[in-house]
Formats: sequence, C-alpha cells, structure tokens
Amino acid sequence: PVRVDVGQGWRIITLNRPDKLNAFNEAMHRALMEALDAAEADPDCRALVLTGAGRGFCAGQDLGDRMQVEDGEPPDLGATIEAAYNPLVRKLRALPFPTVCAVNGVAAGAGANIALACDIVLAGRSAKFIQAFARIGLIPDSGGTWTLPRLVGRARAMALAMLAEPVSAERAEAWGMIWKAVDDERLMEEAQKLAAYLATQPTVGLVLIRRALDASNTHTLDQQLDLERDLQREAGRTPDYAEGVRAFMEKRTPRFTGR
Ligand code: LHQ
Repeated sequence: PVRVDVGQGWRIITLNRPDKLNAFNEAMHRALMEALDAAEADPDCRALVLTGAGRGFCAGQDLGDRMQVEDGEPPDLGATIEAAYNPLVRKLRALPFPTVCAVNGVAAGAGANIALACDIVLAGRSAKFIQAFARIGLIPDSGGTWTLPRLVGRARAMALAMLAEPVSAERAEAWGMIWKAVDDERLMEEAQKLAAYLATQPTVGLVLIRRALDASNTHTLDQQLDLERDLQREAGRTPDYAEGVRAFMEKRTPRFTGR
C-alpha cells in the first residue's frame, strides 16, 4: 500500500491505494510507518517527499475498515487515533530531515491534516483540501485543530471544519495554508527538485528550524528567545555551520554534509 523511491539524498513515499483515493487502512498505516522508519535509519536520507498514487492524495480514514457502528456497538475511534494517526503525525514532526508534501489530488479528512503536518506543502492546481470530518459527525484530527487555526486563523479554521467545504490549491496558497500551488503536470518535478535541493542543505539546522517554529506556538517571546539561544548554540556546533561560514568567506557554494 506504499511505494518508496530512493534518490540521491532523498526519498519519495507514495501512498498507494488509488482505488480508495489512498484512504488509510491498518496495512497502509503500517507500511507508511515502516517506510518512515527506514528513511530515518538511512543516514544518506536528507529530505522526503510524501505523495499519493492516482487521482487523489489521501481520503483520510478508510470508512470501510472497521469504522461502522454494528449492533449499536461503536468502534473506539480514540484507539485508532492513539494507535495509528497520532504516532504518524508525531513521527512526521520529529523526522531528522525536512519533509515536502506533494498533494496530487483531493486531500480529505486525516489526509488533509497529514499533508499539512509536513514542512513544505506543494499542491497541484486540481487538488482540494477538505476537512471532511463534520460530514460524518467527527472533528478534525491528525493535528488539524492545532495546525489549521495556526495556518489560516480561527475564523477560517472554524468555518472549514464546520462546513467541510473544499479549499482549492490556489486558495490554500493565498490563505497561507500551503507553500505553493503548481500546475498538475509539474507537481512531481517541482517536489523532487525541492527535495533534491533540501538534500544538499544543512539538515540539522533545517530540523532545528522546525523545532523552533513548533515550539513558538506555545511559548512567550521570552521563552522563545531562550529556546533560540539554545538551538542556535546547537546549530553553531555543527560541521555544516563551519562549512557555511567558510564557504561564505571564500565566496563559494557550501558543500554541506547534513551534520
Ligand atoms: C473511500 C474513502 C474513504 C473508503 C473515498 N474510505 N473509501 C481517523 C480514524 C479514527 C477516527 C475517525 O477519523 C479518522 C480520520 C478521518 O480521516 S475521518 C474522515 C474520513 N474521510 C472522509 O470522510 C472522506 C470520504 N470521501 C469523500 O468524501 C470523497 O470520496 C472525496 C471528497 C474524498 C472524493 O470524492 P470523489 O472525487 O467524488 O471520489 P469518490 O467519492 O467517488 O471516491 C472514489 C472511490 O474511493 C469510491 O469507491 P468506489 O468503489 O465507489 O469507486 C469511494 O468510496 C472511495 N473512497 N474515500 N475515506
């Protein structure tokens, strides 16, 4: 249910249940987690692209996979979230390299919020983001209630979540929900180019940037200034920092190693 392509310093992970618009069942969750673990264990992997096979990116939870209420007995959705979705979002935010999401088509429910959990989101012009949860009586999960208001503000987050209206790639870009909308036929090329570029950059520093921005969401300015001091101290001890300054002084392109 997941395909992995390995390039020079980067990987592409493709959700691969196209008949179901890459909706998540247990097997796909397991395969995705394994693919992320493998990328993390590969010291040469310095950037990741997440995308979907076929005409959709991901339709969220597979509603046919033990999701229905039978004989009045509701499934424990909290258990599914605890076992599968929360570990996935936590994993994405803790990967030791930057992540690019290439949203190739509709991203609905958890699919939308998993896309938004990546560091840089590109979307094909035909892609749509739908907080579909309210249509079936649920709430945005996979971090959506945290991510969305921070990206687009409370007014838009609330209406998107309550109305479950689709947001086009271009509107998502205009609202600051994603980085860029690109032509469909150029999406994978652009995503791959971005990953290849990121894979040549100071990986540790990039991941410290993610940590700093994530922490800023709950910090006061004072706390954030302290954190910046600590993370900058850490960044300043990396070989890539030494190389960056050396290359600047020598007026040449730096050769970062990701350490
Ligand atoms: C699907 C799905 C799908 C199964 C399309 N499941 N088959 C986590 C776990 C714990 C608690 C609960 O919550 C969650 C998080 C969640 O993600 S809940 C939200 C789940 N997702 C949704 O509610 C979205 C459901 N899908 C849709 O609304 C539409 O399919 C969208 C708007 C995504 C796309 O519409 P269309 O482009 O018109 O395509 P389609 O509806 O015709 O879908 C194509 C096929 O994919 C179709 O199968 P079929 O056999 O008829 O061709 C769909 O049944 C299937 N599919 N999403 N989530």
